[in-house]
Amino acid sequence: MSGAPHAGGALMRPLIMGIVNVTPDSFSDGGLHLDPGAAAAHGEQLLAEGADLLDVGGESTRPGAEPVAEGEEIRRIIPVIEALRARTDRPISVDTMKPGVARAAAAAGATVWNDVTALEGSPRSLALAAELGCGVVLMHMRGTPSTMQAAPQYDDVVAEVAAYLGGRVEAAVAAGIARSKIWIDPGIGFGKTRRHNLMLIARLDRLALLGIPVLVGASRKSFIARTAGDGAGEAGRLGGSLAVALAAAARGAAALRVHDVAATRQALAVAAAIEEARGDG
Ligand code: HH2
Repeated sequence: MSGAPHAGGALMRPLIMGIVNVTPDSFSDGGLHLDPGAAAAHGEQLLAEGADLLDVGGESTRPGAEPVAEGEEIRRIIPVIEALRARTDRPISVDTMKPGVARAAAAAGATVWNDVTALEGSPRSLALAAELGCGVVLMHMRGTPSTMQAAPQYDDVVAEVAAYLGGRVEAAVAAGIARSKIWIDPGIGFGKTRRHNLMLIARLDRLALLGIPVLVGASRKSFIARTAGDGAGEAGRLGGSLAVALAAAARGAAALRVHDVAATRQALAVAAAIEEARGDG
């Protein structure tokens, strides 16, 4: 998480965070990689496809998901983080709301804490992140995963999400977390209607104005199928996911959390080459 948020090249492209779920019920690949060996193999595949970092999670945060006990979450993810750590130097983040899980993940080799509660999940979270010295992803969510999609309302969703994230950045810095270690995330699908999600992506440049790298996680989420009106299941949402990736990249996203690493890389590379060619013509 330290250093430049963008990978090289004349035009900056967002980093690609590959998703490794070790859960029975995640958004799109729940149950596929509950076996640690299969999950680690999946992570290796994403690295081979060009993932810049991997996000390992053991608790689904999909709307209506049931909480997972800390011991079970640790049991799911630690062997996977250890196996991946042994095979790559690229950063590994842990997707968790629990300080106990974050601590165990850091001991196993994770260097980034991706927290959908923006380190509000426990009164101990901020201090622990400062103590670990890890990178942090502070994500906006309204409500909890079990309640968040019950008629979310905002007066101005972009301004409210920006204000919240700005406040959490200051709270993190005040707790001793280096500003250079912080990313922010609008939390696509977390307490937002389809329209809220679209507005946040359309005006991502306003979040980028906070001067903190912005991560976007929209891959295969249900608003894509609702927007296209095709009722596609998770695995059938690649086209829409790539559309979001390109829109987010054009508006200054520093990183994209995705399931389909190879396709996202290809889309970003071609879009960047087209932009570069403008200068030649
Ligand atoms: N979305 C999910 C989980 N973690 N973290 C960040 N920073 N941003 C996100 O948008 C985000 C996230 C989605 O939940 P899950 O049920 O775990 O599905 P999947 O990991 O397959 O996307």
